[in-house]
Amino acid sequence: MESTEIVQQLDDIRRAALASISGSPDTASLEEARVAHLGRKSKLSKVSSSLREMSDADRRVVGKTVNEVRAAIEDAISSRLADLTSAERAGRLERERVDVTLPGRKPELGLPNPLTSVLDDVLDAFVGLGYRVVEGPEVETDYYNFQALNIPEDHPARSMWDTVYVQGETDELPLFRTHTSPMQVRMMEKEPPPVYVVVPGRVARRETPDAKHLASFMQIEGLAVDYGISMADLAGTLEAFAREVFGASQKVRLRPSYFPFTEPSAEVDVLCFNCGGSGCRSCGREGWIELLGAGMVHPNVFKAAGYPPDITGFAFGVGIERIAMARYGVEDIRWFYENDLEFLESFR
Ligand code: FA5
Repeated sequence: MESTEIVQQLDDIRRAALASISGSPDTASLEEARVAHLGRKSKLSKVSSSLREMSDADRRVVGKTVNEVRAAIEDAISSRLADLTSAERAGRLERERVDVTLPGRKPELGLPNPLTSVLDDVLDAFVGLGYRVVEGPEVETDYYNFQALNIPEDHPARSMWDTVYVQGETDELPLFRTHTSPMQVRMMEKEPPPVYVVVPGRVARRETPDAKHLASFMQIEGLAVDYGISMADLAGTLEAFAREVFGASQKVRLRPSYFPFTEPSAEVDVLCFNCGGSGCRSCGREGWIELLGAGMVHPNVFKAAGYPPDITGFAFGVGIERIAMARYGVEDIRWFYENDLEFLESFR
């Protein structure tokens, strides 16, 4: 082939290459064009490798043109690449643009369940009075739940505290504790007097749920054992607790009552959250709402724990949900367990 013919061919190669480079819509197709027009299998490379077989004169002419064409293609590629890269970056910036003038998105914050808040506040109040917080097993033995608390097998009080029995490994059937009181004897067995503890935890009963009753609820047991403790200490302690949890104007009332494990025993009421004492539907026209059971620890309980006969003490058991009802004016105890977000949000 004549050298002029080859130079003509090189001119075609350049035109085709420049056209495909300027027509490349993105960097990926530009790279394809580069491989096609400058790569080892390209027409330009073939011409370049045929230089060897040419006469000196032809090689000089054709070689110069090959270099010019290659340089022209390379220039076109780098300037097209610069254009495409800046266009692609501009497109990406536009797509990922952030409007900093928009108001921020607030993360949705949760809040403690009202029962958790009440539990924390009650425990805080007693810790402030010098009590320790301890916990006990939810599945108990008949002995600690009943017998050690002066409730023998045939005692009628058992029907009041009937519960679910669980299959155990021994002859004795473990049960879901019906109150937190079993921890009284467990603590006294473990430690010598004085003992000042509060015991929070879940309890269960055979109960048909209604506005004031649940079959599974939470209690806090209180136990103060020392020499020379009287009923006045009990009354004063409960009043301090009520003021701390319900506010300074709250009053407590002790009514004579009966528990097998305390003597004397009392039921303790607080002023109704709704009417403040004048009597309404929430409190059954009483003006007061029952919150807890309490009393002076029965000598038989001290005996079961192996404590000396001249020891004294008081105990009480309070329902957490009942405190929350009284504190927040909640009319139905079951609402605490319905997971109704609207109800729970109202405590924010
Ligand atoms: C007892 O459980 C005794 N162990 C309390 C006690 C402890 C007395 C120490 C003396 C000395 P009672 O069954 O009354 O007593 O329950 C105590 C409190 O738990 C009640 O005042 C009430 O606040 C709450 N409570 C009782 N039954 C339910 C129920 N079904 N649903 C929700 N709360 C309840």
